[in-house]
Amino acid sequence: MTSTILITGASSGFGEACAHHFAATGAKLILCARRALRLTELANKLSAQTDVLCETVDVRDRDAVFKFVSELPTEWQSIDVLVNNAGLALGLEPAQAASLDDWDTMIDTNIKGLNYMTRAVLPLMIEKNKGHIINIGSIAGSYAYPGGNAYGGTKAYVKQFSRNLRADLLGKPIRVTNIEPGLAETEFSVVRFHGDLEKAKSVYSGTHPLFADDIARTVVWASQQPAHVNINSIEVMPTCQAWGPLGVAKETQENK
Ligand code: NDP
Ligand code: 8X3
Repeated sequence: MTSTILITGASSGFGEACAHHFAATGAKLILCARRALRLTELANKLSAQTDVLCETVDVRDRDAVFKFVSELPTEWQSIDVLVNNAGLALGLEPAQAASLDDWDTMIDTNIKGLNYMTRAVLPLMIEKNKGHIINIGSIAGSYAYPGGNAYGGTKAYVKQFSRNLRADLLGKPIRVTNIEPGLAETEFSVVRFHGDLEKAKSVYSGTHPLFADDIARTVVWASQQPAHVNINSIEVMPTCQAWGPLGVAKETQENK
């Protein structure tokens, strides 16, 4: 039977790549994001390959998320995989200088939006006795870096929420996976730096980062494991990235 995949944040980056990779498996796609034009263009491209339903949804809008899921046509309600991918980082300032509005937006999107979508879709999965929730966390949820502050906090939430979700689902054939990418070139840094293309480009210059396709392949792989196998988490970094030593502040004449 044809699988049905719901992808949030499908208008660019990992979400868009997941749409292409799942379409290649023959799955039906439900795509959502805020930018309607991007979604329509993607749906037009993919419609030669598979059935696509797309909807403009802001995951921060709780009522809109529940309306979207509850109004899915019957033939689209049997969701096999939910990819909770919509998310963003805003800013890289130290906590004392960071924008509280940026922090709120990250919390509203990466935590609350993911909660709303999960809570809206999960009853459908339970009713059908099948499903797989694949959350897109980040290495920032495990490893601290300067300026990661609230963004890393939201992804630490995704990590622990994913585990707790699986604990709630013990005994049910519904799987939960947290995929935690490292440095990946998408529109992520353009968004993080509020549209500053040069600054965004400099993040990746001289590196060979992950690309959206690398993560999409990982997502599809996790979804294709035998039904009794739950991939709890996958951490993926490019080979140009690795851990460094912990920072140590040394006393100088100036900071004594
Ligand atoms: P992109 O900026 O390319 O994609 C982000 C997607 O999220 C877009 O489709 C955007 O669509 C959507 N989105 C953002 N806010 C909302 C919202 N309120 N409602 C609905 N959709 C929304 O970045 P990535 O593909 O890189 O990011 C995808 C996920 O991967 C994020 O959760 C990010 O935190 C995570 N990640 C990214 C890494 C990276 O280095 N690139 C590494 C680790 C994790 P639209 O604007 O149209 O709404
Ligand atoms: C994105 C990876 O290291 O820029 O989640 O936070 S990082």
